[in-house]
Amino acid sequence: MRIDILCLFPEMFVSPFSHSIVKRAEERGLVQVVAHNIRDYTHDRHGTADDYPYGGGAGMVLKPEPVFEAAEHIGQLTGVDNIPVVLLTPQGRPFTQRIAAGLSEYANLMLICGHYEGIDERVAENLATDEISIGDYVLTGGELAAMVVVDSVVRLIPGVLGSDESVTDDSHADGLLEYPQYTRPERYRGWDVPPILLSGNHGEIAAWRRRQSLLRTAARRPDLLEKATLTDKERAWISDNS
Ligand code: 6GU
Repeated sequence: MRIDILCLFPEMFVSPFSHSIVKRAEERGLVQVVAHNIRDYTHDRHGTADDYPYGGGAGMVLKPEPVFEAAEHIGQLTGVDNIPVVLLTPQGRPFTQRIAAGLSEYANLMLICGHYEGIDERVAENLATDEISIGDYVLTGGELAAMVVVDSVVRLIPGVLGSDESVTDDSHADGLLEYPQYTRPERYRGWDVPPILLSGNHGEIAAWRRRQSLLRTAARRPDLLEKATLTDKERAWISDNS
């Protein structure tokens, strides 16, 4: 997969993608992440990427021309169109594991990071194919949101994670939160690992983990539980135990 990011601060992406799983995926040739500076596609001496909002009001708005021209230039370089072009904006639809999984199936992906008070609406209407927000809070720019999207998408590309880093048990993979995890030592400062995990009984361990997953989701994220696929028995069991 090739991911092109259009933004005002491409340097911000250097460190996050120089470590761990994204780095390993790049080294293995499974993904290529390229950050481009929108300012390189401005035409005036000062590299003006933003301007005052029509109608007045506070802040500056990212101009449409450099964003369209950057996207078109990069589209020509990569020789592909009909790829997802995702605008990162607090006005977007909430990002989820399901959206990450959908994006991970494409060979190419383009991410556009807004900045200042916003981005000219014609970018959202005529260039972006999707608008995504990573949560109900305000960031100073879309770069951090783009990093979140890249990280979550890259780890889902087949071959990126080893078999011992399976994604199927992840929190949210099945719409539920993950069960609690423990490692050695068996007793730490008097706190014991749940004995069932030491029993070697794989059936009972799986059942315990499923129950923990259900209880935890019921307690912390009842909104997720409504949408998750549970058996009638599991739903009854949750009502009895929470
Ligand atoms: Cl995608 N951008 C900005 N600027 N703020 C955000 C966001 C995106 N998602 C949540 N807050």
